[in-house]
Amino acid sequence: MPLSPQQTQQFEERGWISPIDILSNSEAAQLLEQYTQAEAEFGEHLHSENRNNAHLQFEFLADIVRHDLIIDAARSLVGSDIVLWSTVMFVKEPHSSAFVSWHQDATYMGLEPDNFVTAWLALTPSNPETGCVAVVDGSHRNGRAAHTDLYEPDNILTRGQTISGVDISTTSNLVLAAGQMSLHHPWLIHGSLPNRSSQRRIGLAMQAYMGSDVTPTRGDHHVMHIAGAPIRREFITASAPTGHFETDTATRAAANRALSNVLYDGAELRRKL
Ligand SMILES: O=C(O)CCC(=O)C(=O)O
Repeated sequence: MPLSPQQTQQFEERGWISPIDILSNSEAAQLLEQYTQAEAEFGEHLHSENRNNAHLQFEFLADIVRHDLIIDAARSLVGSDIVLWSTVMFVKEPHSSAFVSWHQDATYMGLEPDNFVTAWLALTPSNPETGCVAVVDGSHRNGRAAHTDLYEPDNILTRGQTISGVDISTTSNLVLAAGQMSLHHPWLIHGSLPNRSSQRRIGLAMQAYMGSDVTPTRGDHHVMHIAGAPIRREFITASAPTGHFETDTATRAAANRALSNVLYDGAELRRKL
C-alpha cells in the first residue's frame, strides 16, 4: 500500500515516518527465527564485524528487502525505479553498551542527489529500553551537519562519526514492535542509546532505497534491483542470492569491499566491516 498524503507530508516536514506495519506477528517471529538460525549456522558470516549486505548472501533477507509493502512505501517517496544500495543488521545484545552516535546517513554514502530513504525493520521490539532509533525532528531540513570521527569501541558505526551538541531531551523515539518499520530521510540526524533490557534488539536497516536520479559521486557501488527500470551503468549489479554459498559469499564480499572504500573515504583509521 502506498504511503498516505499525511505520511508523505510528515516525511517532508519531520524527516521520518513511524511506525508502518509490514509483517504480522507470526511473520516477524519467523524472520527472527530464520535470522537466529543463520547466525548459529553461519556465525562467521553474521557477527558484529560482518553485518553489512547480508541480503546478498541469505535468501530470506533478500526476500524481505523486496517485500511488497516496503517497496510500496519506498516508491511513494523516491519514485517507481528503485535500487537498494546496501543493508546493515543493527544488533544490540541484552544489557550491552553498544550505541549509535548522532549522524546523518547521507554524509558518507557518496551519492547525489538525496532522493533516497532508509527503511528500518524491527525483528525484535525496539523502544527506549532496548535502545530504539531516536531522531532530531525536522533536522533533515538543515542540510549536512559537521561530523567528527570518534571511533569509540562501543559505537556501532564504522568511523564513530558523530554530530556534537545534540540535546537528547529534544529527540523523538521511533518505537516499533517486531515486524514494524520506520523510514527516515538521508539528512535526518538520528542515533540510538544502549540496550538496557534483557532481550536482543535487532533491526534490519535497508539503507537506502534510491530513485532513478541518484548517482555516485565517488567509488564503486554495488546495488540490488528492486523495482522498475534496470540498474543504470553508473552502478554495479549485485544479484540476489542464488542459493550457491560460494557465489553468494563472493558477491557479498565484493559489495562489502566497495562499500568499505566509500564509507572510509578520507578516514584516518579503518575498522573491520
Ligand atoms: O539501529 C540503530 O540503532 C541505528 C540505525 C541507523 O543508524 C540507521 O538505520 O541509519
